[in-house]
Amino acid sequence: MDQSRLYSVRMRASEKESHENGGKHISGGELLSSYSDLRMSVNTLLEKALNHSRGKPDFFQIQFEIVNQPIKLVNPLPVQTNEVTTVKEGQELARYLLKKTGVPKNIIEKAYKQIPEYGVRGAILIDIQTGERIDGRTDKGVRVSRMDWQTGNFEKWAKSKAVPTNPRLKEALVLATKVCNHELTIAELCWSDDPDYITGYVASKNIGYQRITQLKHFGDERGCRIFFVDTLSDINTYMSYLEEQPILVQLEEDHET
Ligand code: PML
Ligand code: MG
Ligand code: MG
Ligand code: MG
Repeated sequence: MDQSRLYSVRMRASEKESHENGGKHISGGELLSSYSDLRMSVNTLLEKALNHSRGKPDFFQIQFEIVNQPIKLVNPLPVQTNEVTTVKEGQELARYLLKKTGVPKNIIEKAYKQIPEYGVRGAILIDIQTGERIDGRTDKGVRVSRMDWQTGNFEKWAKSKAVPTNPRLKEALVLATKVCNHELTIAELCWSDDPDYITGYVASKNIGYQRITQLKHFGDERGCRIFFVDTLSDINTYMSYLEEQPILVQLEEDHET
């Protein structure tokens, strides 16, 4: 892939109305593509939206634009899978891991109390000093964008780590790697809004990407994505890193190629 000329491709799909008109979020996706791969890239995201466990979309939007900033290459976070037998055990482990990353206990509890109120399709930013939500994006949240991991390199990595080449794992790991690469990110807590997917994770620079096999019950369409962030002097710079800085995840030994 010609990394000097990449396009950011972004898709979103919803049921009944568009998101801004109150429609139900079905699917979203983003990737980086060369010009010659654009047809295939658009098709990949179209397929993702058309075959979704959250429902059939009535509204679908896709766009691409050239990325003009230099692309940053980043190593994937190390991955570990924690098998749990109940959601309760999974959520206890998530809290324990968040504490290990440096999020204070009272802030974790405060965040958990607020989770049912959110119903946001993007991510929520929580200040680890106050426990307050600081993104100011109401029901939209923050959408992390302009990131990808080339399939061949991802598959090589997955094989070497005996990790399944699951596209969902790839997307989530790319996002978590980008988010945790910023020094102000303390941790991320995530589980899917898809009713058929119950594995989630806690991620940070120091603990890596810790998958937890049950963070909700099957059938539940409530997802969660929280970034715990150290108090910010300039939240706008942090949010533009999340939304605009182009990142390619790549194994270190391949950074020169
Ligand atoms: C999502 O579906 O949006 C998030 C999935 C998070 C877990 C992915 C995994 O590691 O299996
Ligand atoms: Mg999604
Ligand atoms: Mg790709
Ligand atoms: Mg989803």
